[in-house]
Amino acid sequence: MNTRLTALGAACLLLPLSAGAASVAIEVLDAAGQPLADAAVYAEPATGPSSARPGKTVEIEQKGRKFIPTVTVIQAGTGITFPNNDSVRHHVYSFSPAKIFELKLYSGEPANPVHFDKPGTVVIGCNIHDQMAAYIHVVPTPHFAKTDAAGRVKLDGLAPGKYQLKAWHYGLPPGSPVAEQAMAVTGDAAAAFTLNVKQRPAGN
Ligand SMILES: [Cu+2]
Repeated sequence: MNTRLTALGAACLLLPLSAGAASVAIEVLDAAGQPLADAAVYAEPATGPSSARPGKTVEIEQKGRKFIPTVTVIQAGTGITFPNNDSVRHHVYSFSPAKIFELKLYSGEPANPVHFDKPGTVVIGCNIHDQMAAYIHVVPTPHFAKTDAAGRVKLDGLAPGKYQLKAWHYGLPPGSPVAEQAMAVTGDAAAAFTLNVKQRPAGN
């Protein structure tokens, strides 16, 4: 733990000082204190949903009868394409209230991306291959990222002000609220979350 904190401190010292904008380094752990990869971490300005334009279209590939990546975090309004790079056909669907959709049995890349306009968690599956599952977490802010294997992430470019920092992981029991904490950003800072996840599928 000490080594990790020291490493984090050293990384912060190396950051260039950009005028006005701050970085917040965040670490996400499970209840046993182990780092949690693939957690969605985001900062919502207290002033309300961002009017920033969503980023460009992202991709969730189907390869080896798996969705890659397992977890995707996007700003509301972003489109996702679902290229099928397998030789078998897939039938991608979601019954999640945040986005109900279906891409009927297909090969190759569907003509149009699917747009996700509503914040929330969208669980996708394949009608043909029951074991295929992936998670899309849609957030109302351009300030988001996904934790790395060490459970760490850095949100850059935050203007000084009040934020609600949030963290979500697909291993949280379905329907449980995202973890959150208020943060007043005045300069570079650090924060941590502990998430009580119920499942940690291998290989993700
Ligand atoms: Cu399939």
